[in-house]
Amino acid sequence: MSIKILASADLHLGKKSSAIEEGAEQRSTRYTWQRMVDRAIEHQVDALLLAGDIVDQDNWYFEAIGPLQKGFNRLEQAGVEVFMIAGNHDFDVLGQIIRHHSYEHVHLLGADGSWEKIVHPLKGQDIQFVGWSFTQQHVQEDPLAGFDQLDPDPAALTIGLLHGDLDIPDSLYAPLALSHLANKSVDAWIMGHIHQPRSVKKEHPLIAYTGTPHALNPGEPGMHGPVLLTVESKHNIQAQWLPLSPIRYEGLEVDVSHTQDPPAFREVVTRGLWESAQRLLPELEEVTYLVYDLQLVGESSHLNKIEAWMQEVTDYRPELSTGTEVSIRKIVSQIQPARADMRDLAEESSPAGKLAQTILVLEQDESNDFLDALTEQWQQYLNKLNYSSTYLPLRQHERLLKGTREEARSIILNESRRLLSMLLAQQKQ
Ligand SMILES: [Mn+2]
Repeated sequence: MSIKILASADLHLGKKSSAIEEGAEQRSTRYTWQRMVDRAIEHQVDALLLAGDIVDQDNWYFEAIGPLQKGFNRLEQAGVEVFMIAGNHDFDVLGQIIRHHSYEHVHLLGADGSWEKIVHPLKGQDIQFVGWSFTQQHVQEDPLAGFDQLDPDPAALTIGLLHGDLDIPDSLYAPLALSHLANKSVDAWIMGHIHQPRSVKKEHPLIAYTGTPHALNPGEPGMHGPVLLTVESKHNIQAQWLPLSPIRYEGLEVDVSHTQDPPAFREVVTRGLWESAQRLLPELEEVTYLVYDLQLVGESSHLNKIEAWMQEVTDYRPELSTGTEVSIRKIVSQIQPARADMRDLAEESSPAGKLAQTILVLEQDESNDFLDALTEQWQQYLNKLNYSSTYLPLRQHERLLKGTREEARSIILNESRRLLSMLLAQQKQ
């Protein structure tokens, strides 16, 4: 019979999701913790793994301790072992919470900052759990450097827990190298710290960032939930995400070209939103709030009215067949002036006319004196910036623009479009 394990990380107990109505219990990460415990019991898992940053930070101690203890007690009754490590947010509190109650079924691995292994039988098979915990907020050395002292049994089925940054050598949060992770005698690495779920490696050894099980803000879009591991053997471990987060944030681009009046505009935007939500439906069973950030694109002759049309659309709050409430948090317009308007505008000597001329010249891959001077000026400014000491760290990482003519033209084109749209949106008719 296969071993089942539920794994998660970065729950940040004590925190609440943004852009959700004040009183909703689903805002709180405590809600997702309770549901993870429910799932662990329903799926009759053998163990629950928590790969760090379970509690947000020190001042949330009292908010986190009650729910955490209640969950641990329920897991104990259901016979579910808990293996966890501390991350950069809970390096001190997690240990405190455990020490207050000496739970026999809850194991904090590597609490002294060195690697620890615990061999524990699940469904009659000895599983070797290995892990390392943060003991301070910042760790600049690769924790794997100390791994070999652990001397794990290479024949045992081994599951590793680790919190840190993969392939970011100058990270302050335990920089890790994929090549090192992959050549330890570990069959599955359950990783914490990165909030987006990420399957790093599917073939042996399995490496996965579970991601936060509870989306906290629009910077954490897409599906979130714990991972259900099905363990058959050392070389056969499957990972499946359970979309458990009650909140889901999404970004969506809608082309509103050819919408000539408010009803047509509303129709295009609401249909885009509805169709997107329908595509996500298979993953929305547990989602109470689906929150969109919309980006409007395309071209329009009504830039001066679109601001008002956008305002009206934000009231659209459909409910899906899953009971999910859809809402719009924010709409950003990147709509461009219509082609025909641009050619008329380019005849004018106004600032809008000058911008329209520049855009047309750039789009046709041509140039004029004004544009040549602008390009040169941009290159000079960039050169100055590139050699200013403020941006020295960026230079070391080669993240600076090179300052080619093509770069200059592409940036001037984007800026001209943006400025012209803003200018036209401000004009009253
Ligand atoms: Mn972290």
